[in-house]
Amino acid sequence: MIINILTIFPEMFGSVFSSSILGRACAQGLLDIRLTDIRPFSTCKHKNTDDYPFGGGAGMVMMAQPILDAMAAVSADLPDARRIYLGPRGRKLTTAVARDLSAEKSLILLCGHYEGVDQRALDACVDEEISIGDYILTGGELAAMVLTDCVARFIPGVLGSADSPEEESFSDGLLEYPQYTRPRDLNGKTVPEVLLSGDHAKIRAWRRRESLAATLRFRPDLLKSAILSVDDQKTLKELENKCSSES
Ligand code: 4H7
Repeated sequence: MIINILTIFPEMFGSVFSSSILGRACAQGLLDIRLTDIRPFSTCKHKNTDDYPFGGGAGMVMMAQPILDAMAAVSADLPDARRIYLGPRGRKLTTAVARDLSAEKSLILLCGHYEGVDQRALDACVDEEISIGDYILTGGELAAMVLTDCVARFIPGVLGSADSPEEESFSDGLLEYPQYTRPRDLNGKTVPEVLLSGDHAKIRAWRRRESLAATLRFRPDLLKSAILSVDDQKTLKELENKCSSES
């Protein structure tokens, strides 16, 4: 998948995209991340990309011209790409949105900074706005990194072949069970015995129960839309009873 990111701060992205799983995905050619600096597209004498807002007020607004020209140049290469603006007014990024975006051949991500982008540029060259959550950032760059990371996990081969993005938190609507590694005894704190038993059916059942317990405790709202078997529902009832008898 090709992801082309339009930004006035391309230097922000280096270590995020060259490290760990995203770095490996890029090295393997599963992910082709291109950074387009908007500034060289400015036709201003000093390559300015922002200007004062009409109507007054604090801060600066990104000018339409450099963005429209940068978008035209990038779109010429990727005519079928979905063009996404990262901003707080957008549709919320969820697992389902990320899975859907991962089916695209290419994406173009526009990062706004300062007070945002001249509305006319957005009207002309953006297909949709996506928000990574209900909070404010100083720019869209971190949001673009979050979206890229979240989408990349759904590209076949990006996670090791043994890992599936569908087995993790939120894909069946539940939180994850706790994990342990060596040593078995950490200053008297031991690993749950069942994980050392080698009994895979028992381990699976324990992990499922822990997922249900964590979700019930920390995010009970998720249970309304979680995918639950009859066994799961039985376990939940048990956990709920235990919980209410303790309190
Ligand atoms: C686009 C439009 C994304 C980008 C407006 C970006 C939160 C998110 C930004 C803004 C972002 C998110 C303009 C909003 C200045 C804040 C004070 C950059 N914030 N800004 N305002 N949730 N900020 O995805």
